Amino acid sequence: MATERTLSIIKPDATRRNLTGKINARFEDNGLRIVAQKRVQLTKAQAEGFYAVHKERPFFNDLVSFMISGPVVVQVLEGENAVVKNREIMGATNPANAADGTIRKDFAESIEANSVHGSDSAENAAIEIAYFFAQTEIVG
Ligand code: RTP
Ligand code: MG
Repeated sequence: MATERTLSIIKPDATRRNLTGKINARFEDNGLRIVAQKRVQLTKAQAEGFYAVHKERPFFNDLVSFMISGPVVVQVLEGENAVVKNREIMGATNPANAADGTIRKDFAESIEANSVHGSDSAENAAIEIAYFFAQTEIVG
């Protein structure tokens, strides 16, 4: 398996509780390298665009409101099998179903305020990385 990149977001529930460093340690301790990172306040339009795939879902409006309720940290993670590895480190969407030792099990507040986002495929990772970062901002 070749080196891969994935898009990660530390969500507002986690930045609010000052958990950025603890979450980044989970990535680094599991062999993922943070090759780009910035703390931003998303606009409503940016959050709606990012989650456009979910726009028909009943939770869409609440999700967008949550994602703009405070700063997020957007980041590119790099490593072997990074997309799948990051989703293992994150745990299940609903923290009630997340495995022990995962970020969502240890830190998430609810199915919505679940502390992190991670791309779900290599194809989507490329799209999501380009949504937030210029190539020159990613330093491997
Ligand atoms: P993500 O995209 O954030 O990495 O999470 P995911 O793949 O595990 O979950 P997904 O199905 O893509 O949903 C995106 C985000 O929407 C919120 N959500 N709320 N209220 C609900 O039933 C509900 N379901 C999903 C979560 O913040 C989820 O991460
Ligand atoms: Mg998803």
